[in-house]
Amino acid sequence: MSPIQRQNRLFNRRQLLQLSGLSGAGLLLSGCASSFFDNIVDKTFEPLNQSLETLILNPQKPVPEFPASAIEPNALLVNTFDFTPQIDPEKFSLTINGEVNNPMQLSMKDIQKLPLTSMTIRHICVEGWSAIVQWGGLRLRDLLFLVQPKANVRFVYFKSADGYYESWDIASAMHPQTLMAYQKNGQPLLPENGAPIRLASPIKLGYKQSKWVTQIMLVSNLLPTKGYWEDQGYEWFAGL
Ligand SMILES: Nc1nc2c(c(=O)[nH]1)N[C@H]1C(S)=C(S)[C@@H](COP(=O)(O)O)O[C@H]1N2
Ligand SMILES: [Mo]
Repeated sequence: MSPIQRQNRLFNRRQLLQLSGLSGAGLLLSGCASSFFDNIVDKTFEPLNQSLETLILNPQKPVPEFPASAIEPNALLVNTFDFTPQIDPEKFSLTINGEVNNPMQLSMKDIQKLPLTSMTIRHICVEGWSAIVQWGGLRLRDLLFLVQPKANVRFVYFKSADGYYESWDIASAMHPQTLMAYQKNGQPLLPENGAPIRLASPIKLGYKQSKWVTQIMLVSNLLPTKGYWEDQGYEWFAGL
């Protein structure tokens, strides 16, 4: 690689660590954490397309959050179209693939090494109820940095263990308050709420927030199937 090509890379190893909030101290938290991230960040990073670069360098404005005292512990109704998958968190892995330079399979242990963010937001279900909930998890944008989307990526698909599926625009997926959550109201997520890991975001209606996510797939174009409810007539963007 020529020096110019090197300069044109959007991230070097240090910048990537900074952007994804992985400080040197964070990497030393557990013995295998450093080798896990070394494997990821030593790969070659290619320039991203302009819109992705803009989203990375200028994160969108955060939605105001609620104080923890506003949490409504019993207001989040379980809303599941079919059944609650029972997933062994020890055997679980999250696949992130599609049009990316570094496809990955992460265990819950890997996921919990990434920076934990917590937010108290309002969950709004299209069926006419809402709940103020605190979610804890990692920013989806941090995961996307690690897999390095290819230049043409514009959409993200989420596949769930109950057969549910969803698709999001890349800007909403890169929003700093779009989390892959594994905690609810300060406790580990319960199976009925999507354990071991689900989407949580204050910028989309409840049905965009897939529970039991097993696969995150980056694509340049939407497929004929867009989402479980969308394919039955519900709005695709479903922004708040
Ligand atoms: N996999 C999966 N995710 C899902 C659903 C579902 O049926 N299956 N329901 C959606 C709907 S309509 C809402 S309102 C929220 C409800 O989340 P909760 O059951 O944790 O309250 O999950 C969303 N995510
Ligand atoms: Mo919903």
